[in-house]
Amino acid sequence: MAKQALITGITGQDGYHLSELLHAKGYTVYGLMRGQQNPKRGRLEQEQPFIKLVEGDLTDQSSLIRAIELAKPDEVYNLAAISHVGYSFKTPQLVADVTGKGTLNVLEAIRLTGGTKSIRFYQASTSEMFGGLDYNRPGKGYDEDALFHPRSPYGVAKLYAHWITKNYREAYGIHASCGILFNHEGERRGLEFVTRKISNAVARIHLGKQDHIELGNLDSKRDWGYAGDYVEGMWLMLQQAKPDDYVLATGETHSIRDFLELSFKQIGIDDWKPYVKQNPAFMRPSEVDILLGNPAKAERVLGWKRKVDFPGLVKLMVEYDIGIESATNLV
Ligand code: NAP
Ligand code: F7E
Repeated sequence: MAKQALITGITGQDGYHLSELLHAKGYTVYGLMRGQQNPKRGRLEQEQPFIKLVEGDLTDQSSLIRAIELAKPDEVYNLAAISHVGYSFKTPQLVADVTGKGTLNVLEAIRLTGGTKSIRFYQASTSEMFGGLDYNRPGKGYDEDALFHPRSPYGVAKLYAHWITKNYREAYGIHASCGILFNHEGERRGLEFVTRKISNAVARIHLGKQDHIELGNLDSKRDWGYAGDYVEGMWLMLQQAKPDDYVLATGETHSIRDFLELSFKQIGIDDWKPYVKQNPAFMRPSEVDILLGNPAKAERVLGWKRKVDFPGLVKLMVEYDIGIESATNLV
C-alpha cells in the first residue's frame, strides 16, 4: 500500500522539495494550503498536479482536524510557519500564533483524531533557536545538546514548537521528531531571504535589468546547505524505529560577503562592492551573528550527508535566476 503524507507549508521552499521527494517514493501527497484565494495555487496545480490540496490554516484547529481526517496520513510534515526572522520583529504576536501555537494545533489535531499511535510527525525546528552567542561555543558547531538562546520572536516561537513536540512525544508516545535544520537554500527560496535576494539581483545586474542591490548586515555568517539535500533528512527521521531530534547542517560557515563574492564571480565581476549599498531598513533589532552546525548524529544514525557544497549552491542559484530572468521581458 502506498503511504500517505500530509505536508503543511506546501507552497514554501521545503514543501516543494519534500513533495517531489515523497512523490518519487510513491507516496500519495496531501498539501495544506491557506487562504481563500492563495496566489500560489495556480503554479502548484500546473507544476505539481500530483499534490492533493487541502484548504486549512495552522491557526484554525478545525481545519487541521479536517485535513487529517481527509488525508488519513501515515506521516505529517509540519513545515508551515511564518519563517522570516526580520518580519517576525514586525508581527511578533502573529508569529507566536502561527509558528509557535500552530504546531500545538497540528499535534492536537493528531491526538483528537486518534492518530497518536499511528501517525509519524516531523517538526521543522531551526538553528535560530541557538542564537549564535559566544558562550554557546559556535566555533565547535551546535549539536543536539547545545543550549538554546533564541534572538528573535521567530526563534522564540520555534523553541515553543520544538518543546511542545518533545512533550507530545513523552506524554502521549507520539512518533514525533524535530529536525533542527540550519539554513538551506536553493532555486525555490523566497526572494525575501538574503541568498535568493542576492542570486536574483546578480542575475538582473548581469542582464542589465538592475544596477545595484541594497542589503543590511554583511558580516553575519550562516551554515548554508541545499534544500533538496535537507528534505531527504526529514524523510529519514520519520523512517527510524524511534523518534528523536537531529541537527542537519554542512559543518561550514560563510558570511554574506562570501556569498556576494562567489555570486558576482559567477557573472565575471571580481569586485562586488560598487554594486552593493547598505540599507539600515534590512538590519534587525537583535542579530544572530554566526551559525555553525554539527551534523555528526544525523550522519551516523540516519546515514544522511549533504551533497551540494557552498560553491555549488551559489552556482546553482545564480544560474537558475539568470535562466528565469532571461526568459521574461519584465524589468
Ligand atoms: P517558507 O518558504 O517560508 O514556507 C512557509 C510555508 O508556511 C508557506 O507554504 C506558507 O504558506 C505557510 N504558512 C504560513 N502561514 C501559515 C498559516 N497560518 N497556515 C498554514 N500555512 C502557513 O519556509 P521554508 O523555507 O520552506 O521552511 C519550511 C519550514 O522549515 C518552516 O517552518 C521554517 O520556519 C523552517 N526552517 C527553515 C529553514 C530554512 O533555511 N529554509 C531552516 C530551519 C527551519 P503561504 O505560501 O500561503 O504563505
Ligand atoms: O538572513 C542578513 C540577515 O533572512 C540571513 C530562515 O529560513 O534561516 C533563515 O533565517 C542573514 C541575517 O535568513 C539582508 O541579517 C543582510 O544575518 O536569509 P535570512 P535567516 O535570518 O538566517 C533560519 C535557519 C530559519 O529558520 C529561518 O526560517 O542575512 N541580511 N541583508 C539580510 N537578510 C535578508 N533577509 N535581507 C537582507 O537584505
